[in-house]
Amino acid sequence: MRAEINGGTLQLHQGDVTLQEVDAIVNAANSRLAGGGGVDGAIHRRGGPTIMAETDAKYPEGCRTGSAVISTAGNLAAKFVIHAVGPVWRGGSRGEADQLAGAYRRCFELAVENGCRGVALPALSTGAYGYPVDRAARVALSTAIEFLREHGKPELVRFVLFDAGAYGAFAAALEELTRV
Ligand code: AR6
Repeated sequence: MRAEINGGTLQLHQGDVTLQEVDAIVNAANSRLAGGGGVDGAIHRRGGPTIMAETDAKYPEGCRTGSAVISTAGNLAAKFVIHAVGPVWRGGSRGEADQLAGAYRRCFELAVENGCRGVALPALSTGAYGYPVDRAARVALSTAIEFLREHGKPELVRFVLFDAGAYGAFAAALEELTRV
């Protein structure tokens, strides 16, 4: 599924974010940039040790929740990995939506600042961090749409959803948000 927004393409794809051949892929990181399971584990496994060596050297303080930092991508097909830190879900009244939107917004800013034409992103916070996927989909897509409306880039924003449930949630949200 796709939508054209102000010259940019917003695309939904079911698959593995680590395999995407785009300029930048986004990692679902933690604020210590310490590695872990899920997307983070897969990125460091496939990308090799240079990614962690670089983030340790450049970002010794880690990255705050609701933001992101960028590194090169080791053995991955992408040029860059953007390490984004989404919030842990605590019921929805602790600023989680703003933090999730902030993490995505920073990913788009870093992609544009580094000349990336295409960026592939997972559904941040919806695994170990427990964010309900329907709500996360609305936040993710409305942030992407707002950024594209304002900046007209990156040229390609591809959300890569791991399973059919997450894909369905993103597809429903995209239809709702782009309905005229
Ligand atoms: N490609 C695309 N999506 C994936 C992949 C993949 N290869 N693997 C998992 N998902 P998670 P979080 C989906 O747990 O919730 C780590 O330990 C998964 O089904 O990766 O932000 C970090 O170190 C889910 O929908 O990230 C942090 O400590 C979504 O990606 C913590 O987990 C996000 O799941 C971050 O938790």
